[in-house]
Amino acid sequence: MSEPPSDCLFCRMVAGEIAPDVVRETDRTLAFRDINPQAPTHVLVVPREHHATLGALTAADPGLTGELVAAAHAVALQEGLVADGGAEPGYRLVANTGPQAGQTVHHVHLHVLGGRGLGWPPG
Ligand code: D5M
Repeated sequence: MSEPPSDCLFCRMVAGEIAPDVVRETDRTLAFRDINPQAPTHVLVVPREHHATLGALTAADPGLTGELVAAAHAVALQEGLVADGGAEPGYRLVANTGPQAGQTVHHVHLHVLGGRGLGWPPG
């Protein structure tokens, strides 16, 4: 685990200093609604441990990267974005990484987006 900056927003949520709108949690991950939703479902999934980016997380603990993706899929199931058989509504996972991709919070997180048609390519 890299040393978290003292002002890391998502570390403060994990520590309970700020109360996010939690939708799911495990011993190593936390999922909560994005404050500025870009789709009817917009949930952020973070590891409780601080890692700045997906690359840093994967280098340090690839198993936790797997847990993060599994947690994101569980959120999609919980939010009704994955149907059993028939037409699946679908969802998108996004990991903005670095300034050109628009990463603004430097604690790795997966965006789970769904509930509407999602255009491609993204902006
Ligand atoms: O995404 C960072 C995301 O974090 C962005 O979509 C807004 C969200 N955010 C910022 N502050 C909060 C709080 N307080 N609660 C919930 N969500 C929040 P990035 O990929 O780094 O651009």
